Amino acid sequence: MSTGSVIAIDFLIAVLAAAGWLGGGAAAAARRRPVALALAAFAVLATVARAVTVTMLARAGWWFAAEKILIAAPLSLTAVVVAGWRLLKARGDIRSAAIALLFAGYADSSALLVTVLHGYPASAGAGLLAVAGVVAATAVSWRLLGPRPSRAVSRTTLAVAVVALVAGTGLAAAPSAAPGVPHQHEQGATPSVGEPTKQFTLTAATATVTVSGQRVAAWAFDGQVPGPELTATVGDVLEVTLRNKDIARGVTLHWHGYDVPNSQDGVPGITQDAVLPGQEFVYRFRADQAGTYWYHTHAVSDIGVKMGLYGVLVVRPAPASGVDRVIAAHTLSSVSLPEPVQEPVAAGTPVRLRLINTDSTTHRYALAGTSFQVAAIDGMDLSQPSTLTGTAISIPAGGRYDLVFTAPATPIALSVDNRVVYATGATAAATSGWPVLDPLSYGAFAAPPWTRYDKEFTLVLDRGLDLRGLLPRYAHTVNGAADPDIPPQVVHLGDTVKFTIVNRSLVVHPWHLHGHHVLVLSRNGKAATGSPLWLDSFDVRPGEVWEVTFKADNPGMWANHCHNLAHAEQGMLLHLMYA
Ligand SMILES: [Cu+2]
Repeated sequence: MSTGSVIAIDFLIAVLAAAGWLGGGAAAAARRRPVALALAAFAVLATVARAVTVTMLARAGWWFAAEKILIAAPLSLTAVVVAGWRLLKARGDIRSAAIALLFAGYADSSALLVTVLHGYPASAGAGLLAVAGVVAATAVSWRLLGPRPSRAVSRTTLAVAVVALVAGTGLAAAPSAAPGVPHQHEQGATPSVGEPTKQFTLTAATATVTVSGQRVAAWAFDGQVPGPELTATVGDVLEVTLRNKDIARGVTLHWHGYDVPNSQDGVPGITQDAVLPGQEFVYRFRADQAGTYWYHTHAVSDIGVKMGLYGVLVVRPAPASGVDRVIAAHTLSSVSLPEPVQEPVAAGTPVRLRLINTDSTTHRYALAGTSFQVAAIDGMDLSQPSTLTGTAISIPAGGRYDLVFTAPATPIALSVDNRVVYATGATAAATSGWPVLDPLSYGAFAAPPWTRYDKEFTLVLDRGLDLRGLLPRYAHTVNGAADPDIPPQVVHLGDTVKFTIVNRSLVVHPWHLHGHHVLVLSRNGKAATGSPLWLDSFDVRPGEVWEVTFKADNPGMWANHCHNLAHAEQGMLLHLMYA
């Protein structure tokens, strides 16, 4: 069973245990003895089952189990002991056990809240707040249901609750060890890369576009979604002038996966100010790396990209030969792009299909009617890719796969999530049952270029209540904090850096470091065995642990974030900075 499934099952069991105790308490209060006993027995069974799931999580990694072992386990054990003891003493009068059963329910519920609202890392503050909650809720129940507690018991209860609350709040609100990032602005310094050989102008504006016969309100570059396809040949110097006509919240251009100099990276608040209506910004960089890339706004990016402010950047080693097509999947106002294209291709023609996922969630691609190779992922050529048939491809948010094949005499069809988007004729092939390619074991292996790391960072991805902003929010967190309060990762030029990325949440997080490709070392403790995989976007699924490495060779301050852009806007963004 995958760790992601265990996380979900453990959560479900924890809910059932808490519900069993609370239900048992209510039944006992109503003098429904058989119901109360049955629910209490159920809660005990659920608690035993949790011992198994929590042990499994701890074996998968301490990150998955920390607060469950340090906070939930003591609370659950206390719950079983207290409720069990009162039930044994209750005999004829089940109502006398009601408060103990409710106490057990509060203990399990507050432990659950620690997981849901606080997560990783476990902290003394969270533990004390949980205890305060249990004591307070029990005291209220006691007043409402019980025989009036003695004055000494009342006072002790009040004192414990207040001390736990004050201490817990103080610890929880204490500033983190490292301060947030000072957002510097390094704009204006266009690097000296020579005279431009390719010039483009992109004008961002609100527009109404027609997609699949529907009129849709969009934000568009040059009135089209996707924006114009920018193509170049290796060695070109690109100069792209971005103008904003009327996008009130501002626009920038980020060259996704293209490792440009920091000042050209297009992240508002870090490398430049957002370009406001009436303003313009000129990007200039040398196209050194061939491959399939894309560009998109990084200003209010979750809305901007979704609304249509994106396009394709393709850098070819030489002018295209054969058939060379870009297929960028996107969802615009619930309409799936691209619109299907059918073109005849003569048998024997070399074909390259450049697949891009510009959405915030994973898409599944399948090429039917031919065998093929995955020539490149995220713009980087793979080493000795083998020939595939009947194999689907899963592309994370922001990722790109280049598929190559020689056109057969019979039609081929490429589908995205079972919708045909490109075909050379009419075909019918069932592809939904195909297995999905695992890129970690595809192509020819080569040992990583270094095995010693100057800097190592662990990023634990989770959710949690963020109280540091103006309004409380349920943030997507990294190591228990949300942007802008996540301490930056500081490296020196030339460092070899290793990231361990752990997803203990219930949703996929497509990870994206700006300015660098990272080499995949392992996933879930299993080393990569295929072609060296230099990625800029990779899905870290629930329960997964990825180890990746890169060389710190591109100075500046870089965004390092989840490319589910809504998650990034809700806190899952930090910075890599060079000392
Ligand atoms: Cu995410």
